[in-house]
Amino acid sequence: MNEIRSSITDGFWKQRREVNARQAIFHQWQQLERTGCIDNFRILAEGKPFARRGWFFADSDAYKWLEAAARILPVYPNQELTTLVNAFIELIGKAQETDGYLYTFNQIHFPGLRWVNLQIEHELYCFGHLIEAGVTHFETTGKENLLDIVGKAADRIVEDFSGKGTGATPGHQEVEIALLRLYKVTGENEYLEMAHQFIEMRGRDKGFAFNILRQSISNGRRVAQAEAHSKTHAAEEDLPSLPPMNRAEHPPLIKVRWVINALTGKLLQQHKPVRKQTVPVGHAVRFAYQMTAAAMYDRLTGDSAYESALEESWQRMVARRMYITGGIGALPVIEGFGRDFELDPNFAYAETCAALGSLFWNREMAGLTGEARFSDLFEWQLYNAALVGFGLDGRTYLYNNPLAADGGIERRPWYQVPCCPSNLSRTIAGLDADILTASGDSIELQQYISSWHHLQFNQHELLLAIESRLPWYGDVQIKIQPVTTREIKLHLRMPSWSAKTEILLNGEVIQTFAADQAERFDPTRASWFVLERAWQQDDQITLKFDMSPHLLRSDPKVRSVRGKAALACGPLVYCLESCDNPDVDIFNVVLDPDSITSRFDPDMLGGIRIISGKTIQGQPLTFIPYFLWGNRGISTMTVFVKLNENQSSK
Ligand code: FUB
Ligand code: ZN
Repeated sequence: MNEIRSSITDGFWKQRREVNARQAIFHQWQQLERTGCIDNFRILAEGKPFARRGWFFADSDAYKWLEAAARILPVYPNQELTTLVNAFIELIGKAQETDGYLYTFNQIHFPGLRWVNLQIEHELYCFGHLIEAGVTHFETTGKENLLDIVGKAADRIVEDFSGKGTGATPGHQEVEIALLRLYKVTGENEYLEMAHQFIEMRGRDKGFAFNILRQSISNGRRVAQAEAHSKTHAAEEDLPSLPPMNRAEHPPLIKVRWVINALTGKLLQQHKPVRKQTVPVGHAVRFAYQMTAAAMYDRLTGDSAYESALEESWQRMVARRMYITGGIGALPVIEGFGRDFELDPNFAYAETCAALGSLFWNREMAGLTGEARFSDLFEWQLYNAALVGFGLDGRTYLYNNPLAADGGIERRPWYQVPCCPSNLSRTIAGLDADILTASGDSIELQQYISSWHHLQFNQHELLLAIESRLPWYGDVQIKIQPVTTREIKLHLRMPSWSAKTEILLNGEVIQTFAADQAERFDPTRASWFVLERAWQQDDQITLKFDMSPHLLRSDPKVRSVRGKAALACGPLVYCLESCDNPDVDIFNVVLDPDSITSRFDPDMLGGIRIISGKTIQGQPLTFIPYFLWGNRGISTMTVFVKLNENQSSK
């Protein structure tokens, strides 16, 4: 029996998981209720005389909420949340049609119509998040009530789509991940084959440009009909005006580029077969979900169908199409990738969900390849590109994450398209499963998060505790209590952001890693340090990572930030926020790089490590972690600062 039981016991991530469990999950339910998302299910289940509200794919936000709640409850039991979850599952069951179909937009506005405008209307995307909620609920509770509902939904898909061709693929990848997860818990081969068909049929529709045009026009008409239908049903109260999506600056001709992206198929990754997609293009969340599914498929089947696409697109993204924060999807409107090195800090879209999608992808790549670089990127994106979307209070969120904001961006309680909040919550709630992996005679420590683990695998059994003071201090203790005494290889990830790492075993230095590069974070440089021994009771490993503040100089190919640098310390990227630097114009300071120091400030933002510096004129500067910006009211912010000409070339 292979089983790893993990729990996050202390520190940085315990704090955030508590905010997630005690604030965010309830706040999100209130918002789903306030905006009518849950009522849409009541209209179907209880015949509630109400107009459907929200986007045609609004069901998905409620399903991600349900998945997050299912992950939270075993760790943070709560009667109120349990009641909400059980009532919502019952509601879903009643709203679902007897043949398994469930998509409130069609059921309310166009009863009997199904699978219309697949590239636009997100039916399969919604089915995917429903299925994932059911799989997670089963995995965390052992209950099968929601699993039965999602099994019927999956069977509906299999019956309606098996054997269909290139036109029958989802416009937004997600259902492929869900079907592969459902296959893993049920062993039902038809789900594996269905997922594979959706992946394989993508990018082969010769008439795609015509089809996407036709579907866009049809969707426009249907949405207008739906809105008219809603108004005729005289909603009891006007829908409160939802905050507009944050809009960063837009690059020139972005709308023209969006049309071209859509017609060529790149926007939806329909431009060529997945196995040939070696360059990240189009909508970033869709891309990340697609590559997650492709990696899952190869991992589950031992196939290498997508190996070159996975490897080459990962390398291209990291080297040329990813922000220094790990954010991906530079362009607004397209909500996706631009050209190589088109990484302007001002219009950076870098949607929170895109970072989350990249976490899911890197999690699968780590499992598929066993290489440290994927967990290195996972860690960097988790702290900087994903967590930035989650406000300290768990009740405000960022949707797009620019690296420079001049006052137009603020954290908001909800959005017209609220895809990020519940996506964040389900990911934060599931972090305990991302810390270590085990197979054969090896254990891989993927993430240095304070936690406790009971591992039983391949005749090995042992307890392992991690005490990590990251991200504020660089020391990690790993304590081992073996139950069986057979030799185990313990793989310790050497993070690329640490220029010098010391490893001690029971107090003795056994290895020192000194990186040979001035710059730090580059996941391709991450490595494993393997310790193989028959572990003894109370064996203790100490890791000491380098926490010196340092520059991350921009790539000279990124014109918009040429000659500038960001600052980093440990796994965190830092920024200047106006509220900490009232006496300077943060967009025009020139940093004296020899002036930077860091210290822990217990009174700031709940206790953080800040970086202090000076301008070349001697004015003081305070840098805070980028993920924490925007938590203190309207402000301006910049990740990049200018360097002296003669210093920027160093
Ligand atoms: O289309 C569904 C989700 O809404 C996408 O993943 C996000 O980018 C947002 O547009
Ligand atoms: Zn989102």
